Amino acid sequence: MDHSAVKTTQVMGVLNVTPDSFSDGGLWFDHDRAVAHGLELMATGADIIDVGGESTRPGSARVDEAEELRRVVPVVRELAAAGAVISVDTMRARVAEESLAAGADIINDVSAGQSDPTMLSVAAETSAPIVLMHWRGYLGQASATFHYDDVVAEVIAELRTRIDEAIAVGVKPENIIVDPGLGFSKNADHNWQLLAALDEFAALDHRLLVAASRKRFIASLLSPDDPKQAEPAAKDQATATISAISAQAGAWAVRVHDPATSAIACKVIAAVGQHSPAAHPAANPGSGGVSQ
Ligand code: PMM
Repeated sequence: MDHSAVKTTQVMGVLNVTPDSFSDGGLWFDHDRAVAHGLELMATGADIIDVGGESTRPGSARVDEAEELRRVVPVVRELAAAGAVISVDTMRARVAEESLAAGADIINDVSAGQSDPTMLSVAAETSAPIVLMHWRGYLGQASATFHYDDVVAEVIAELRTRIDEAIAVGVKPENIIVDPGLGFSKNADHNWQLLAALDEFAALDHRLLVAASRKRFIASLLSPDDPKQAEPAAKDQATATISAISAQAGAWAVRVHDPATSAIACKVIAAVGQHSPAAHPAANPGSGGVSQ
């Protein structure tokens, strides 16, 4: 990471307009409540709102395209009009295209272009940044955990393939955002190993997104006997700690349900980065006064 250009890691707030998402399914399913929650996410520290209309929760059935459009596009339009920067969490090119036309800025495809053969060309033609997330089970095996001999090396190799495919259809390297896909076809040990190796993902030389928020492996750490009993505030505190680790590794953004706690974590890491000797090579340590 180049410490002379320390940037604050962006906070992406999750807005699931679904009846069945993993941690907040049903809460924001109604249009007005979804928009109100999007505004609340912005007010509490989100730089980007990630609007999704299809749950990827293990075992959930796919929604049809018309229903996904109905859920997502009006919410995107209203939040964009209110000044939000929006990513659209979808595996469908048409939902991405219509959301971009309604004011979205970024495509977030958890299948990294594998689910819809035209997704990567939409990203190329619109020049919209696109999140390419690692996931092996995007076609009907959402809950499957796969075998890895070396999860870090294999996830990086598979992401490199997705990156090459995107570049081959004309997506500019600077518009590619990579995401290790925590919890997607991975068990808790895999997720922790990936988090321990975030530097390697940052070294791929694309923007890095990390999305750990409230996932099962966090709940299992906090409440091993019964993950469902993990306290929501404790899960958000653990998520914010992961946001700090991600920011320290140079992540461009963290995707979270509670922006307030993660925004503080990212701010702290940015302040430390801005005051590091590498950011101020000419500074004379010890010349400053003492402050609180
Ligand atoms: N996780 C979920 C949904 N969308 N998008 C990206 N890029 N990365 C993720 O890890 C990711 C995602 C599932 O979590 P949720 O049900 O809490 O939204």
